[in-house]
Amino acid sequence: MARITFEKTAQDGKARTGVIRTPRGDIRTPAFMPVGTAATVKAMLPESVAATGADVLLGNTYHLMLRPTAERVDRLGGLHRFMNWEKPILTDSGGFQVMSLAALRKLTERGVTFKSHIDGSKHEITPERSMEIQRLLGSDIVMCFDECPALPADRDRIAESMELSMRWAKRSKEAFGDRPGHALFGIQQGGLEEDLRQASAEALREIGFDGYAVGGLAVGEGQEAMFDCLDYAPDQLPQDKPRYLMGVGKPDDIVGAVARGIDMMDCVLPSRSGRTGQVFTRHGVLNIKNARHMDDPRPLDEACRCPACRSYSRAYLHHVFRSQEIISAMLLTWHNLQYYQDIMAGMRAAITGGRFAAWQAEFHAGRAQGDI
Ligand code: PRF
Ligand code: ZN
Repeated sequence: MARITFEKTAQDGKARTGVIRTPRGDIRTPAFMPVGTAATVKAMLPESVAATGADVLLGNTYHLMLRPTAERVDRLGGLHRFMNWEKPILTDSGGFQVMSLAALRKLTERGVTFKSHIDGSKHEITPERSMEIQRLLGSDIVMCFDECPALPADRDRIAESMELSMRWAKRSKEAFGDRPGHALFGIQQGGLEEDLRQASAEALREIGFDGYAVGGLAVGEGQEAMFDCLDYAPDQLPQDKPRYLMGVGKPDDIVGAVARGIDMMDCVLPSRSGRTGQVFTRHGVLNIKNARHMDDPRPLDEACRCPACRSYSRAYLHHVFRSQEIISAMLLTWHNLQYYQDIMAGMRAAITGGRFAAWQAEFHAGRAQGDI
């Protein structure tokens, strides 16, 4: 089977555009991956997710190992068939979710043991088990098993954690083996310390991966500190492989990350916000539950082609949100995912055309500070 490759087609400043080729289809970069944690992008049919322009979804080792279990997904033909998504899937490796969701976590050199947030049952994830779960799921892009300390943390703690993640990266690579058609990405750690990030990058390059993630950011440090780190971290990683910023972010985080050399991102924000009434538009953020939308016949965003904007008023969307109707989550999620994919498409075209700086200026100029 063909190997997964990355071809960079244009670069403008540090921003890059290109394509990751996989047996399940191409991923146009910069790419935003909607989050499909429990084998569904909540409130969306897979064909609707594809219609927004998403080329790849993110799935989660942690959630799927607990329910319905990786072995059951495997028996049912793998995650793609199980959830009816034929395009590529990237899976996260589990450690980050254990630390944020599970109870009674215990971290050792071997891995992490924890109690399920669903039923309290006891489980263990090691690098080897994480690779096995991601193989059983049929993931196209597999992530190394790592540990991500919450910030702020002191330098010793960050250094120790990074070194453990690098030993786990080596074990992940050995356990992954050689699987043509599937990719394994390393994850850089090291907090906000440039030299630790550099050491982490060197350790990962030495092992050798198909792509490289910047982990350990968007964990409480704020946008300015994250951007300071992104001013150097992507440059420490190979030029010729995809770079993935994990768990980011708001629209302006995404644009700033691409400007600094990031190729892929994922975040629950557009889909989760669709269920809490927060709406992202070209003009800024609005909350549909606000009473000022009650009589407003206008669409959320007159420039958007999604079903929510094409066929429904703010007044209707306000009404179904207030009434807790299921269609509210469906329409708002679709709109938010459409907006995120439109940003990505806009950036890809601007980078190709050598006008990324102008695109960025226009993106920021369009965003109002007050009510929209
Ligand atoms: N590691 C992994 N998954 C992640 C992160 C990480 O550091 C982050 C950090 N923002 C989000 N998801 N494996
Ligand atoms: Zn819309």
